[in-house]
Amino acid sequence: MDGGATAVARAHSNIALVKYWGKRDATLNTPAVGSISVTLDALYTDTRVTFAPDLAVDEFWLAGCRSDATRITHVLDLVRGYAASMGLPTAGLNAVVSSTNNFPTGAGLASSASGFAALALAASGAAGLALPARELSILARHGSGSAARSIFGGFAEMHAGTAADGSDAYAEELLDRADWPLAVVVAITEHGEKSINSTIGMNESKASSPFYQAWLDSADGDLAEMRGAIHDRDFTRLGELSEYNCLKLHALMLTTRPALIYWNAATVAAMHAVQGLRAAGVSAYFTIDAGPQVKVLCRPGDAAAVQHAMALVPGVHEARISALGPAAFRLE
Ligand code: 2P0
Repeated sequence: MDGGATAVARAHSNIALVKYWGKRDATLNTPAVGSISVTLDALYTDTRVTFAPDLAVDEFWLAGCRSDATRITHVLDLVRGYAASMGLPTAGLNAVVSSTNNFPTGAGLASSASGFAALALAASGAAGLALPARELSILARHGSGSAARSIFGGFAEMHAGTAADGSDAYAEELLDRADWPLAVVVAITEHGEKSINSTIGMNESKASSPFYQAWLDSADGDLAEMRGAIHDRDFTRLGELSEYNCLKLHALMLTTRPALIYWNAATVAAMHAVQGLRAAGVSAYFTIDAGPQVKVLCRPGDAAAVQHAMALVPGVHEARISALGPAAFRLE
């Protein structure tokens, strides 16, 4: 094949302020609730995809190690389907996918979000397709729900959608990062892989938590309030609602059978430290995903003070400041 069969893309991780947990349709990977996130400049995945005629299977290399390609192949099959409908020769080819993250993989830092967003852009580009952002978002969603948001920079909203084919379950940008610069301090409390995969965890929550219906019923209200806070640039409202929605998610996780306890001792200490910062007059709010890391939302001018406070928390290995990040883009 000529050079047209390779593409390289970078996508940044994101953290949800109003979170996704639960699936409407497991096959289409449509979410049961919408979500709103910020894309993070400091955490990203670079992915190279090459379609080639001499490959017996799709290959996935993560940080130089051959890894399970099942979920990658699922997304590549969709790309090959698009390519077939356009009569492109890549439709019949397998691919080599090589990814690197500049942060710990699988530890609640949304590596699947940046990873599948980078894959959607690189794979479609390598196949010879120029998909619009909405189609890229849907493609990324098939790999991982949170990845649909990482196609966009700044503030993004993922729509749960209602269509049976998943065609209205995509993300879109709510606000450009330049229009409201915020900072996120990422406190890393563990470098290892998390114990319970999100897909399994959310299916168990749906099946067993008595709080699951309340989670679904209250999602639209939280989304509307967060949209309002972003529209009004109301940081206090954004922060309070982010913490509330995060703790509501963790109440759902804790009441799942078997319980999903993603926190460690440092996670809890960091939450108290954030409350301590607020008591001292620093406007900072935490959010936590399916892992033990704590992300602290603050204004850029407070980021150094927040980083300092987080680094002092026993068990916090590292506290990294991130600005809001850009949309996914092609490197090659
Ligand atoms: C989120 N999380 O909105 C929520 C908050 C974690 C907690 O989306 O099954 O890896 O691959 O669609 O996107 C993590 O779940 O799940 C996630 P799948 P995903 O960011």
